[in-house]
Amino acid sequence: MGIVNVTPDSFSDGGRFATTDKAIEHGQALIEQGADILDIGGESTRPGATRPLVSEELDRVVPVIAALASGGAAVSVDTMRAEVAHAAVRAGAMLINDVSGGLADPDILGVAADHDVIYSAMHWRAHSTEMQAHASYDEPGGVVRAVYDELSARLDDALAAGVDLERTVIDPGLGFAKSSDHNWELLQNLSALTALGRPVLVGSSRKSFLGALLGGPDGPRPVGERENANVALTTIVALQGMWGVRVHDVRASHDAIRVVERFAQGQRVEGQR
Ligand code: PMM
Repeated sequence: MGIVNVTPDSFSDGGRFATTDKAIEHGQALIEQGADILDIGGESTRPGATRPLVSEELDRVVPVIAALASGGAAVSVDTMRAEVAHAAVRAGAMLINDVSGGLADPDILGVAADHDVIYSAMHWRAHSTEMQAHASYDEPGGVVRAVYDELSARLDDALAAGVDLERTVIDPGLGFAKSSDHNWELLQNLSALTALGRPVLVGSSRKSFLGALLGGPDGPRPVGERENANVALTTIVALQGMWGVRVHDVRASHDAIRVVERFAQGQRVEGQR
């Protein structure tokens, strides 16, 4: 899944693809690099970000989705708002990527239920201005158990709203109300989440826990210099058999996935001997 942030303030690519034309061009480039889905977002969720108006979010994403979907791309909308999800689906989006899993605007579940789309529910506890205050997982089983239980509750809500669970995807929400250690623990235990019976999507690209890992005395590794590490994570995620990775640099992660696929073929042959 290739990321197209149509936002002036995204933490990793803020402003670069903020105009409609640039965003469309970027989406087309990501398809050429091998993206299966383009994830179009008009709200930055970086820690501390303030929310755009609904009208701003609509103006950012709808024309980009319409252009890319009519060009034949599979398009996802990254939104927490029912109104934006609805407009996006009408413009051709086939997946609603709701980072709040239905908590921010429960009406979004009705939009997913009423249309032939995939609904992706991410683990989330609060909006960006306050989410890091919710990064505590003191219950037995820690962050993995809590994310499992809370995603399970989100799927229950989706089902109650009429969403076909066969068309849902789940996401542990790396960096959302999580410390670096929480993110690593989740990455080490992705298979525990597959027990929910749904495909798992993972978004680690350029996030601050990679900056912290690779940083030195001068501070974290800058956002633009975290890609090699992210390819390593794509490899780790793909080796665990996950459904998808949400990334900025599609070519690099696509190459890693091809390596993992080829490697897995070899393993099956070995196993048959
Ligand atoms: N991360 C961000 C935005 N949307 N969606 C899903 N499903 N999973 C994520 O981890 C996720 C997301 C924040 O990252 P960005 O600002 O680089 O887009």
